[in-house]
Order: sequence, then structure tokens, then C-alpha cells
Amino acid sequence: MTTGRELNELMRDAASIMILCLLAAPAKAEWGDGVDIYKVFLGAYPEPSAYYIMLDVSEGDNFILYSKLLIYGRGSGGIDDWPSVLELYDHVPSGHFALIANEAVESLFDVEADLQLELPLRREGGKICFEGRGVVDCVAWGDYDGPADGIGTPFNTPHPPDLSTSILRNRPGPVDDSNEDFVVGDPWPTNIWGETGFTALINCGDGHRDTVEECDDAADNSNSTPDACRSNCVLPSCGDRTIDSGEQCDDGFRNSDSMPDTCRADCTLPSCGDAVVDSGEACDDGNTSPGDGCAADCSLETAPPPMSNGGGGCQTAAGSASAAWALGLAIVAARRRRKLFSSLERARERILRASRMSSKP
Ligand SMILES: [Ca+2]
Ligand SMILES: [Ca+2]
Ligand SMILES: [Ca+2]
Ligand SMILES: [Ca+2]
Repeated sequence: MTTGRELNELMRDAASIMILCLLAAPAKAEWGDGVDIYKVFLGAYPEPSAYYIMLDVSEGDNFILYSKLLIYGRGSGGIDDWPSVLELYDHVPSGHFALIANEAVESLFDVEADLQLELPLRREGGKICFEGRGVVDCVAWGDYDGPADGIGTPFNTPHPPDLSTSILRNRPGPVDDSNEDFVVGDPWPTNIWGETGFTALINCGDGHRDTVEECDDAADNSNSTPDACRSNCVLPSCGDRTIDSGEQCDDGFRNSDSMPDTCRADCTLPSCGDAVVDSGEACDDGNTSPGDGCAADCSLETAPPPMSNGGGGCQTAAGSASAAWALGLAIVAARRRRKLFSSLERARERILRASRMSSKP
């Protein structure tokens, strides 16, 4: 016999199970753990030190408070035998991911991490275990050769996972064998808000020119080799701090058309005639024409060039230059006169003041 109270409890339990089923992905219930390492990312082509771990909270509640991640290296001896410990302190509602990522991931994928990953992960091989409320879930990969309990055969062993791919939970699981429990996955990280990061540059460096890339020469991509495809898969250019063909200099953002003695914005060396007074130049009027007060070699001109005319009474270029020089001289003379006048005025005032004082009784 089922009493009314028992019936109520049964119905409540059934409702709870239904809610859980709605919140959780269907396959997750088979794992039973509640929390799984869902995805591990060990670097991208354009950013080999972009690392993240995604945890999947399939059931239970606000779990990761007081939980931790143990991050191992190769495991076969030395310091790698001792895991780095990352304390987890946040709440993650059921049915969400937690993104534990470093800054390189945040900037590469333009996504916010839920928790900062300050420790590097070892791409060649390693092991990560989640430990919380008695639950342990581990993944190992590559050349990891430490204790096999809980991980069986490391994923992709003995080779490291390819850059720009992830180690992704193979549903349904687990059988506690990393090579069975995980498959090659996509690189995209998702945080607790359900925001998935993306970058068009994810395959820069694979040697294949993807649609968003200007070039891709795989290992030959370089930020320091002249004329090489750059590490972010853009073509070499003036302003990228490497002197390429057709460039005399390249100081990147320091290239300037106003600072003396700097590489110019078009990657030419500073010179006489570039309108900036550089070392060894007394003037630079932006041309290399003589006869305008600043000579072709950027020295000051002190005498007018010879006057001449074209024979028909028209002014020649030399005549124009001569006129320009004469105008310059006239301006200088006027300034000098003004200066002389004001100093004469001041002297006169001083004399007047002195005579007034001396005339006092
Ligand atoms: Ca590419
Ligand atoms: Ca350049
Ligand atoms: Ca100059
Ligand atoms: Ca000149």
C-alpha cells in the first residue's frame, strides 16, 4: 500500500528527476560523477602558450567550491611527479561549463575566463585530475608515463595533441581510459555564461592559407626574417619592425615624420629634404631646392644666388628663388630693426628714469 504522503514524495522525486534531466545533457547521467573534465586545450598555432581546461557540471549544484585541479607534467620522475594545485572557489550552476584559462586564451579567443589559469600546461604530455567531494576525474595525454590508475592509456600517446585542437570528452563515458574517454575536438572555449570564444586566426601556422590569412608558410612564418609571412599570417609591411625589401629602415610604431633622426613613416631613412631638421642639418624646408634660404644640402644660405632673367623679361627659376631669398632677408632685417628699436627704447627709458631720480632734491 502506498500512503498519500509516500505518493507525494514519489511525485516530488519524479519532478526533481525531470528537472535534473532537463538541466543535464541526456548522456551525462550515465557518468554519475557530476563533474567532468570536458575539454583541455594545449596551445594554438598563433599562440602556443594558450591553455585552458573546461569543466562540465552536469548535475548536483554549485559544486566547485573547495574543489581543486591537480596538474601534472610527464610524471616519470623529477619535479613533474608533484602536481601543481589549482584551488577552485566558484559556484557553477548545474548544466554549465567552467572555463579555467590563461590570458593568452582570453585575448586569442576574445572570451572571459571564469578562473585564471596561472600555471602552464605541458603539451608533450601530462595529466590533469579534478578532485572534489570524493569525485576524481582525470585525463592524461602524450608522453605521460606516470601511474596509470584512472587514466589507462594516455590520449594520443606517445604524441602530443596537435596545436589548435582540443582533447574533448568522448560521450558517453568514462571507462577511465583517456584514449577511450577523449577524442580530438574543436578549439573553442565556452565559459559559465555560455559565451564561446572564437578566432579566425586559429589555423595560422598550419601552412595552408585560410580565407582570413594573407599568407601562411607554417614554420617559416616569422616576425624577424625579412620578407617572411608574419607569425599572425599577415604579409610583411612597413611598420612591422623588420626591414623588408624596399625598406631602408623599420622601427615599427616609432617610425615618424616629425621626430629628428628617426625612420620615416614610409620606412625611408631621415634625409635632407624631408622637412625635419635632423643631425647635421642646419635647416630643412622640405625641399632640396637652393635659393630659398635653405640650401640643397640643408645648410643655411647666406648670399643670394645670381639674379638673371629669361631674356624676355620673365622671371627665371633663379630669379624667383632670388626674390624668395630677398624676401627672407627683408623679414630678417625687419625683425632685427624691431629688436634694435625696442632695445633703444628700453635704454632711453632707463636714462629718463635715472635723470628723473637724479633731479629729485
Ligand atoms: Ca592557415
Ligand atoms: Ca617591414
Ligand atoms: Ca631632414
Ligand atoms: Ca630649400
